[in-house]
Amino acid sequence: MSDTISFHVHGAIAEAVVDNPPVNATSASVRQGLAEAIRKVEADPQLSALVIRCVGKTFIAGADIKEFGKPMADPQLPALLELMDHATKPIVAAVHGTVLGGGFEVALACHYRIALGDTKFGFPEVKLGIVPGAGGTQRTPRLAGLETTIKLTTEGGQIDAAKALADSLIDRIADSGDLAAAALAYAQQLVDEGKGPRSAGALPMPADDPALFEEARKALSRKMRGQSAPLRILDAIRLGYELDFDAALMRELDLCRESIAGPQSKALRHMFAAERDVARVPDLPADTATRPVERVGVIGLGAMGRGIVMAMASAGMPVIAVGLDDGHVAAAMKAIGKMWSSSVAKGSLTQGAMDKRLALIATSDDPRDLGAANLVIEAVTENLNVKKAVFATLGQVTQPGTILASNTSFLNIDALADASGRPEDVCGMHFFNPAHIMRLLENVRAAKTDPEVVATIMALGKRIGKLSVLSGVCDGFIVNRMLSKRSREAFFLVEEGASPAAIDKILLSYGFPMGPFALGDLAGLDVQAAARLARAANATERELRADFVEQMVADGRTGQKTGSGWYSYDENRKASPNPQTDAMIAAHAERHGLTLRDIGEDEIRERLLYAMVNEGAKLLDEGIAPRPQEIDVAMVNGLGWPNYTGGPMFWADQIGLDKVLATIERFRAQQGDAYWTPAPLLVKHAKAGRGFYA
Ligand code: 3H9
Repeated sequence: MSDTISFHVHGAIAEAVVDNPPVNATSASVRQGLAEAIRKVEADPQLSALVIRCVGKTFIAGADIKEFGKPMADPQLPALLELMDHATKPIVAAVHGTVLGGGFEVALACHYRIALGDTKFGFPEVKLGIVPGAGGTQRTPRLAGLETTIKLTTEGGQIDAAKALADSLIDRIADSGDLAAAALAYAQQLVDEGKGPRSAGALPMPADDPALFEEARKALSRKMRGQSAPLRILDAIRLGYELDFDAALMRELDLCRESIAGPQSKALRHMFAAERDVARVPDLPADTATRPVERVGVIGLGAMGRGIVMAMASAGMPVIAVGLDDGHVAAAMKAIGKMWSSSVAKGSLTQGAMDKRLALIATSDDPRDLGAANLVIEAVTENLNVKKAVFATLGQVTQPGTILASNTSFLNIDALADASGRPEDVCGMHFFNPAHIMRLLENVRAAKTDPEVVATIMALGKRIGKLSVLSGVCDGFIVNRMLSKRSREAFFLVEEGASPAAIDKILLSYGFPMGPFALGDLAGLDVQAAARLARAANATERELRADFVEQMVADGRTGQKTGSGWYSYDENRKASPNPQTDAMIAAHAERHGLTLRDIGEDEIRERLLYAMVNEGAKLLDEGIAPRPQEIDVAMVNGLGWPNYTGGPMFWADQIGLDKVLATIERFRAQQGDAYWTPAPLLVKHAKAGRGFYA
């Protein structure tokens, strides 16, 4: 057998056991070993059935992503599954953990399936920009029908064993935790009952339902805008109505291969690896001790503080929520209760789960109560002096060793660390609004932060279901610092003649969920004006002159909440063009003697996006971002940079840094050194013909 498959015989039942850590992917040796096991059972008259199971935490979790893009050794997965289809003795899949992608396809090609009760099933290929390639789109509809198939394969979510059983995707759930024994007994029973092999491919396709496909196509074009895989997967399912089973399998494999070779899958696979890379901080040894965190304190219960309290309690973490005074605390708890109640009303949360979460939250208006927390997150108003005073108090009222984290989005954490008197315990934990929903957590290491503190907040992020990215201290950390360059260019472009709606449209068609102006209206122009004011001391004259946001705020137009900002909004917050905006821009140009010009789409897109790429390169130069991975993961998950481009740094690499640099030099000649001096790292890589990812 191969080095990842062991073969065992129990009377008339053979067992092929996969052991290919970490997730038992179908690497070449697994495919070879399973093929050999099938042939062995077929050839041995003493053997009547084969069980395939896995050791470790999961059944096969998919094809081996690391093999993609390289020549694949035989047998390929579809060829292995064809062997199963033609086997003359029953093959039983005994599954546990996460049965995903190619692993699910292996299980579906087996003739019978038994699962542990907590097993999860899914086709995550779509998240990698891939069409399932080993029968997923053909066997699933024949067993489970169209609705389950379309949902599973195009959305990439998971179902549990009970749903899989109800949909005939498995045959039974093991009634004990001993899956190996249950599977052998099941195989023996099948043999005793004279049950032979069966192939899902022999079943007919379910009745066609063109309206269901049409509905799915429309919904996916909206929900997964810009992504090619979801629609190709629908095409693949339809092959079942156009071709016979074997021909449909061959065409499905072609679609799978084409999708793997495409740029979106390359970018999405990069994101998959990058998300795992960022969990490992380069200069933090893997065995760095973490501090125990059993209770988290949150001080400051505005929108961010509340969201953080909700994020913690939703993850089962006891929280002490501290507000300014009684009224402030009561208002926060009322707002939290209202948000969870609306989830209960929508059916996405049970009343029982909501009660449990509420029971985890203790409230107080006295910071001394934070003495019982192992980690305190400060989320008071974004003002350095106010925050310094809070850190001085926290340094006094908490135990030595208690981690003190600031949720500031741009203030200097080193200054807060000094104010606390315990700088080694201080760090940043920058959540994104709404904190209980957004997956990104920018953890910030300050000059004196203890490595244990870094290890603890990275682990805590994972524990509460966040994607943690480590940043150093600078104005805005990774996401807001890069975003501030986009905002600068967006305002300059408006001053030069581009309309906010045209700019938004260009970023929307690039793949962002919304453009900078729609985002400003959503977040509140007053918030943006306050951030501009806080940074005014370092702003250039031209940046100060582009004061559209301040003009609108002075006019009482703060965005969606007032029904007017860059756009006008109706009572359902539906946007329409705002004549006041056009008038403001025209008057601004006249006041400052600006000449407006026609600006092409390419220039608009490149100025907005290359400004961020260049700033990303500076973050790398300065060591604020440890690697390009941190930037790509942060920008995709914090700003909505489309994941299927791979994030700014990966995307720039695909264009070629020499080309990016040449364009930046052109902008420098047009706009000036202050804005477009290329980052030294960008110049270095471009000259050497390299990318950010060497
Ligand atoms: C496919 O199957 C195509 C077929 O239809 C067509 C064939 C023709 N391959 O996530 P974790 C590594 S496409 C290789 O931190 P968790 C991962 O990189 C595939 N490696 O653990 C990491 O390594 P490292 C469809 C893989 O417990 C380590 O395992 N399948 C693969 O939080 C631990 O991963 C998928 O897309 C893989 N397929 O979650 C499944 N998967 O430590 C994707 C993981 O060196 N995987 N690794 O960074 C997952 O969703 C999660 O990894 C899983 C475990 C839920 C399995």
